[in-house]
Amino acid sequence: MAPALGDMEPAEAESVYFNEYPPPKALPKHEALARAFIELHVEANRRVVLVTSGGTTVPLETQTVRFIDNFSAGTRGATSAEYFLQQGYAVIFLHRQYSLLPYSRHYSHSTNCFLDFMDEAPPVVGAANQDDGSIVVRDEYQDQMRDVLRKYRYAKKNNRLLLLPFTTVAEYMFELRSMAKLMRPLGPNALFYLAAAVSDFFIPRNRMVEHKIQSSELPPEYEKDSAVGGEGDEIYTGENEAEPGSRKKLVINLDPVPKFLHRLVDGWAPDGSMVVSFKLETDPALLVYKARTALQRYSHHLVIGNLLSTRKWEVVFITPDAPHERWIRVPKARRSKSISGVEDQVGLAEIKKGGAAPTETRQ
Ligand code: 9Z3
Repeated sequence: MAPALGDMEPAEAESVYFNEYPPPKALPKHEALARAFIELHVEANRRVVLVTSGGTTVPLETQTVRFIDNFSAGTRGATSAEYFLQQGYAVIFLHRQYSLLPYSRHYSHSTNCFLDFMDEAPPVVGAANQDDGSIVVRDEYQDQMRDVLRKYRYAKKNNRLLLLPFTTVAEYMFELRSMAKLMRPLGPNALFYLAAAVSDFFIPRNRMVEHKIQSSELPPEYEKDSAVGGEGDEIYTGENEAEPGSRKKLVINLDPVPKFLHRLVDGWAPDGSMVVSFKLETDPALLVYKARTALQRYSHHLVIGNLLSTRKWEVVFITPDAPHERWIRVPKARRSKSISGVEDQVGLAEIKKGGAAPTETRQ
């Protein structure tokens, strides 16, 4: 049996993994856009950050009807991108398609739908056509919306923000590798800020079925083409022993996704660049341990740990140098107002400087 990717040396796992998948269709276009974007900012000696954001999917079928998803709305990535832009960075925003985007994130949820910010314009006194049907931003939102609009326009006009979408974990890997290599001319002006929620498990392509997995019996002539295999195969459907005669159960056997952070740090990323990764856990007892282990394993610069339930108001910075562990918390009084998270509350610049209030170091 062929060795699992997880058991191989990182460079070998890379070549096996990337040979197995066809590159995403959009990759050549994304590379051309990124190349031009990076050249522009290299010339200006500007810092460029690759922000990854949103969750990756793991398809169960080649013609995908079902997939496994990773939790992430894209709030962390989209919010952080805005703060990087504010700090003068150019941002390559590698995001899950349809997840939150910088600036538009302020108006894209059902709780803050952009329509609630709009109104019909009041009639113009004395005008021939008093009601011309135009719409306006409601008075109480003018200041906030103007502020967001100006920042958005500035980023667009000055070519500071490049939006590149992905959906599957394989697409994400291809895009990450290409972007990192394209960023080489930036040297120490390159920063990687990996907030995307990346699947830990996947179905290798050679074990994936082509067609939609069936849950009920098919006529014999179809069984061969749509077969999902029998017991012992990687994915199989079988009788539900608990309820004989009921619909089939689905059993899926997933492989670990190769940890490409190694390759990013040691191979793809430019020398002298900075790599920041995120660690998401749900068990508070594990978070610091897992974040520390990641930092030791990949020898990069910073792991930002967060718990699913508290991610909007506290994160922990795990660094190779003292203080090694540092918590940044939004004070309780400001939490209820928080729509997006730590970044909006204390500002990414403060996080970057490492000297922001409000912070607490866990004893
Ligand atoms: C994060 O931990 C992000 O902060 C969140 C942001 C996904 C929690 P939202 O988008 O949530 O604001 O709703 N990202 C985790 C990234 C991840 O999967 N990291 C890998 C790992 O933990 C390593 S790169 O193994």
